[in-house]
Amino acid sequence: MDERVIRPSAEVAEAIQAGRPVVALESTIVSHGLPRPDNLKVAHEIEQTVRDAGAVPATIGMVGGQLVVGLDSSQLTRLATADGVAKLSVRDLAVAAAAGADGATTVAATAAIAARAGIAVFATGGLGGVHRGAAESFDESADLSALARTPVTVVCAGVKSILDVGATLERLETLGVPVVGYGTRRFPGFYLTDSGHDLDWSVRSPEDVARIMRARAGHGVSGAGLIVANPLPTDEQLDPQLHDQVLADGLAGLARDGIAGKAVTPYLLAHFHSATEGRSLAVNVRIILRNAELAARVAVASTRP
Ligand code: PSU
Ligand code: MN
Repeated sequence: MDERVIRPSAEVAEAIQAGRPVVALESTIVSHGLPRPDNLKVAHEIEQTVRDAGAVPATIGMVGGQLVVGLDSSQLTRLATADGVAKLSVRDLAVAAAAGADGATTVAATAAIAARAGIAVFATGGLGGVHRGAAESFDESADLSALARTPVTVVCAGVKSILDVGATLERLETLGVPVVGYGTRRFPGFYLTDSGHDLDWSVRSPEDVARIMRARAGHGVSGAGLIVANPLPTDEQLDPQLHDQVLADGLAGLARDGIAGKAVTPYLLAHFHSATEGRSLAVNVRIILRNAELAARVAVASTRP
């Protein structure tokens, strides 16, 4: 790893070196997934949650063309508030670096950089996946193919409910990415507790997840990640009826406003946040904080000798 272009903060570098628990965090959720000005406050809350659970947070992003693993407060502020912060998937990283750009990293890019830096656990809200209508648009998030080749454990609340969840689970099977439910055999639905899809496996504790990570490393037969799907309790989910109505309106808006490609996910999330008058935002924040806490506990369990 060339530290001139991919640089861990001093705190993160020391923690990795010493084998202490570290949790990678993405920046796209901050720059493109949450509305301003709440996004910066939430970014700090996510990091604090990781610390409170005994791990070091490493929020990843690109500042002036340099990839930073463990953004400091001023870098985080810059990515949360500046205009023109790019949304960077894996394929964009070198191009953006050469251009000296500022960019926020998606799940795909964050996972890849975390693995490269030696961080085994990562927390996000909801993964990207196969979009509705993908049979025509071919729109499938690079999060899926990145997790197929990146040995990182990702704690999430399933995939975003704006997606074709069944098709996404099929693709994850094909790509060889294991999915385990945390305390459930049902795949969570991001804003909703239950997506309506069954899972083959579930775990009950951070130690269970750590055992899977050790077995995978011991086998050495798969370079794929591990998805730990952590559902919201039912009393914290978005009202399912409101969810379905707002989603239908949002999907209709895509065609009306000519939205395609990487703009689709931010558009739909912003639509939810305005159409539910902030209720989906509160739910999204709860999702991220719960996942950050669980990821930190997994990092602690997996670094215990
Ligand atoms: N989870 C959230 N909010 C987000 C995202 C995840 O709660 O904004 C971001 C992640 O960075 C993920 C991206 O990688 O959405 C997916 O975008 P796309 O569908 O364009 O691949
Ligand atoms: Mn896409």
